[in-house]
Amino acid sequence: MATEQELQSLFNTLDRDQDGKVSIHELFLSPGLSAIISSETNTSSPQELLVQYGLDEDGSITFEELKKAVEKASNLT
Ligand SMILES: [Ca+2]
Repeated sequence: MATEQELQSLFNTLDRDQDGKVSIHELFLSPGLSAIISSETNTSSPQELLVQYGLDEDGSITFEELKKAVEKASNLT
């Protein structure tokens, strides 16, 4: 379970080039944080997360998309 604030901080850490989106590449660069994201969104891998929730054609996920994914998994406190 995570708060929106914790999620935002996690997202900012993952977004290394700070373009407001977390790409599959950035997820792979931080496997520990990716594991937390997977757990909070009930997905088994960054790929699955992006297929299910990363609707951008460039294969990235925005904070809003991530938040929706965590809400859908009922892990947002
Ligand atoms: Ca980025």
